[in-house]
Amino acid sequence: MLKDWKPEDKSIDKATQEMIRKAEKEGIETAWDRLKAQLPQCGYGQLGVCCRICMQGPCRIDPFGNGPQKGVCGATAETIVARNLVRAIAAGAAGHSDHGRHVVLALKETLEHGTPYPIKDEKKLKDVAKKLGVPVEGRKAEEIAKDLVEIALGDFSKQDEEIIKFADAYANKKRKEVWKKTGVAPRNIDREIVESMHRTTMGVDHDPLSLVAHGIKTSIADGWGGSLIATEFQDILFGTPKIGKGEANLGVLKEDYVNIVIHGHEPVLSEKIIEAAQDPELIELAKKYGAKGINAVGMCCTGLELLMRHGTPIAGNYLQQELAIVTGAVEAMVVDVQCIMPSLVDVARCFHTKIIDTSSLATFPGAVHVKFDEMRADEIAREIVRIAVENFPNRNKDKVQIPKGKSEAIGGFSVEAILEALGGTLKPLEEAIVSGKIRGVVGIVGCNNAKIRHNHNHIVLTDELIKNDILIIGTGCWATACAEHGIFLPEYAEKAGEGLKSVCKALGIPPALNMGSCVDCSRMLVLADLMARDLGVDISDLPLAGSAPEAMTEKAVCIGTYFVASGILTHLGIVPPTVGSVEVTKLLTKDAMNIVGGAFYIEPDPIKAAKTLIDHIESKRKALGI
Ligand code: XCC
Ligand code: SF4
Repeated sequence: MLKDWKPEDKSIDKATQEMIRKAEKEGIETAWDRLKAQLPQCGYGQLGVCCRICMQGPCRIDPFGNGPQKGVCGATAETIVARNLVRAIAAGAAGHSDHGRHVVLALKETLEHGTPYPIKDEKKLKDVAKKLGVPVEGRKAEEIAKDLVEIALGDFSKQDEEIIKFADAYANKKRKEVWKKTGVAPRNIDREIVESMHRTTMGVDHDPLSLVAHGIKTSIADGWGGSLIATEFQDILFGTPKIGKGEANLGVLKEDYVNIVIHGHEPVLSEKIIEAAQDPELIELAKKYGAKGINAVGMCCTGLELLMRHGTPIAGNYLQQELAIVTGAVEAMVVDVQCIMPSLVDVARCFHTKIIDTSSLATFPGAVHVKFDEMRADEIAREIVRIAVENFPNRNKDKVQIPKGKSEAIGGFSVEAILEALGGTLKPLEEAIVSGKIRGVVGIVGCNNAKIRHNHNHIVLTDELIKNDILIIGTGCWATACAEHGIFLPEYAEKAGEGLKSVCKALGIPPALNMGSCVDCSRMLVLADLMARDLGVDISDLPLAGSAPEAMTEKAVCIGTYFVASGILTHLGIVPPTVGSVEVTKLLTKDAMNIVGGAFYIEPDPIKAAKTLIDHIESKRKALGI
């Protein structure tokens, strides 16, 4: 089937196609080549019925019923699939939540030893404090921050059975009651992740129901815990995003400039690099080497953090990371954690590009290691930018080809920015929903996946939904896809249905709103929760749905699960490795709806998916009597 896998079939984006062509011509291997080499992929793995948890394995269950139906220990397909799923959720929760911890620790360092990260947003600090019941009147920002740090770290370490403080403070009463009744209220972020590992180790929990329930609990610890903490503390330290302009796609790279691509997830690093890139001394140095200046751009979620807060251009999403280097114009790609292909080092070898790894927990063989340390953040950031600048003379001009493709994009839709745009309350949005001008809201999240034509599902699903008067909010690689395809422009409202179009025009906003990086999915939860409180209902009663049309990472599995746990029907555009168990599949796609008010819905075709999501939203409207 992939014999004639053309660049146009790999991505819908012209700039991406152009770079795929260049890579092919120059014999540079990319993700699509490696996927092709993997085919056919293992059927057992695709179904999730392979177990490697103990050394009696690997064991696999014959899905057709002819071969073995149990592993050596006696585990069935149901147990194996459920265990694999819970481990994926735990890994995803760990990624987001450890990131959240790092931000809290950065603030702690600031308070105790004075890092170069002062508190930038005192208003946000006070807002978060008030939510958590921390007194603010007459207190210094540092005192308030100290209490917040303690509460956040407590959510990672407390040993009682009570729900974590952040989830308790942010989720509405009705939702919390559902969690308490079902026994899925998380007690401690780290503990739920550890318990996921404990339950799924050899010979412990074998009941798909209790396993999945614990997976749900772990996901809530992420969405309403670790990710939420990451977002809130980042806003405190780096500022809450405001509506503003930016640019997206490979075309943001500049031929005459030193190009630095900042790739990964944690803004603790990227915030400092873009500062250093504006250092007059380093710009002078760049000019000495014949460049016009320094062009620092983002990639993946850390790029979205920068786009949201500073309007920094973003060079691409997950499947474009190798292609940025293929332009031949990148002096350095600076990486920290998550979604970074180890192949970058190999692609970089074909050019002068230096891959610089910076996180103490992520080392890339063949990269330059400049490990980050908050206390010396400014100095290290300058060192990194200097490495890039000094690499400029090594660029081979004959190998440079930067595609023209880029688009302008409005972003920065934090909950605070949305409220401000609406005049301080969600009322105008809620009224538009009640009146039916806007039928409902869909939150779209997540990745690219080499198995899915790059950006295709994101764009087709978004287009189809806005045509039907559904407002879209979203994060992650979806957001970059929309930014690249011009969807984040107010004029794109022309493509929306009449109702949504009129609301967008009145407010001057696009029909799809960029809410940030993947940890910022927590912003969507907060927004949904606010709406539920205003209307006196639970999130599960609202005309909402979620989707991860090109899901890839374990983090996306975790996000999808906490959407479901928050009472939201959540579409997946790729068949997850759980279908090898009838029971687990039924639990996730049907029973969950009766238990937590949300469920998964699997559909690779985005047009069909849109129809189901629209029907779901209409049924919710009917139940609400609107
Ligand atoms: Fe990674 Fe966050 Fe997925 Fe994109 S959307 S592939 S997780 S960069 Ni977060
Ligand atoms: Fe096989 Fe059971 Fe060991 Fe898994 S835990 S590898 S099913 S024996």
